[in-house]
Amino acid sequence: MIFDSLWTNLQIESMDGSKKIKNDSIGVKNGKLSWIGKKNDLSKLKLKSSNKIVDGKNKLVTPGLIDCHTHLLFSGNRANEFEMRQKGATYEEISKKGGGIMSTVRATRNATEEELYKLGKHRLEQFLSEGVTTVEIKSGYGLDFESEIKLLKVATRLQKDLSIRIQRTFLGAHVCPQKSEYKSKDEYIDFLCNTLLPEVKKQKLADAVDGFCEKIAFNTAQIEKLFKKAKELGFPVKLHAEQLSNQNGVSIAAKFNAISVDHLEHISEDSIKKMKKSRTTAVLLPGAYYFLKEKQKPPVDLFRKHKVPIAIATDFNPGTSPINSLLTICNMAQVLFGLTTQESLRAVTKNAALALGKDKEIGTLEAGKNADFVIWDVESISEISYGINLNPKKTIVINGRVVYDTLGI
Ligand code: DI6
Ligand code: FE
Repeated sequence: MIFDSLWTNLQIESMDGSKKIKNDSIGVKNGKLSWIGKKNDLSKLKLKSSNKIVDGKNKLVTPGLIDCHTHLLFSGNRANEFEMRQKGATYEEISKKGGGIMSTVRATRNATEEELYKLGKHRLEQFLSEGVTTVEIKSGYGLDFESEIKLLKVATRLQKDLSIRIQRTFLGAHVCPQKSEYKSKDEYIDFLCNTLLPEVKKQKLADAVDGFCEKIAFNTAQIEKLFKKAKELGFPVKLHAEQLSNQNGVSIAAKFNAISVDHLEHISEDSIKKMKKSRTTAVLLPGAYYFLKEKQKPPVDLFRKHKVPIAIATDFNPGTSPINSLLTICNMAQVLFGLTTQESLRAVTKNAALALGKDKEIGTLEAGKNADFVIWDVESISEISYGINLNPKKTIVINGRVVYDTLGI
């Protein structure tokens, strides 16, 4: 066999649980990581060299980073609400007065597909520059037929046009639009189940379905109805749960074998046990915790105790986490939630892939997976997340191709 490219002289952090070995090599074929091991072993395996050999100069390599929870497609900003909160208003108060998510919905409905595409492309380029090779994008700032379809179409176009990988999540159940549009939350959920979600399926516009279970959004009965329909249509489900209060959303999510539940500041130990049984990944979002000045931290020790995998993500959105930097989020997860460096790197690679249901394809450096990796200009992994906005130089490979290079390898 001849590789398309052979990357040698690397320190590999494969994130698959094995120890880092010095002077290691990666063989790439057809966009896949087809071999990983010691360069000396190549002759034993009767592997010929390759079309292209790259000297990694003993640099550190990790899997491409994964941001498994973003609300990347929106128009406008909420700087005015930030000012209001600085003067003492709470997030819920602003939301009840028609601000919050609904104010971004108004701006996003008014934006054209082209405007949203340009905004999305620019934001994705910023993510890529930090070594992020996969980004999840949720809809949820449209909240009517036309606008939700518009957002998912933009996400689909970005998925086709850019080299960064994109997972699309339908979040029609973000909040209920104004009373003038739907008489009740139940009526809106019926519209999602009977009209919008079947259309999303028909046009193949989403990879998963999400909801927001919270006093200001939907209750467990409404989420259950949505998940039942989503599962019928063949979508994996995930849920924003126990962010501002404990609504027991995790129980419903576990019942439907959700791939992830996200936020979880107010989760109980009982619910964590249910997550273990349903193999659901915990996605922690320290950006929202920080930006809303929350007091209650997610129970990291209990996730560890029950061996529930922990992922972290930016939750990038204009209201509660206007932070388009996954490396900053890694730093916050360590400083605010007490994750170790290894845990935080695993949370944006292996475990983030689990949270997307993509662990067979991405998240670790193993033969058979996609050749998505980052060669970093650092001596150890702690250098990747210890600072804020240091953004080390790097070479980024997606599908076996160099797509970004400030290292000049
Ligand atoms: N939880 C969040 O933190 C974001 N959405 C959600 O369900 C907030 C989105 C926003 O305020 O615009
Ligand atoms: Fe979110």
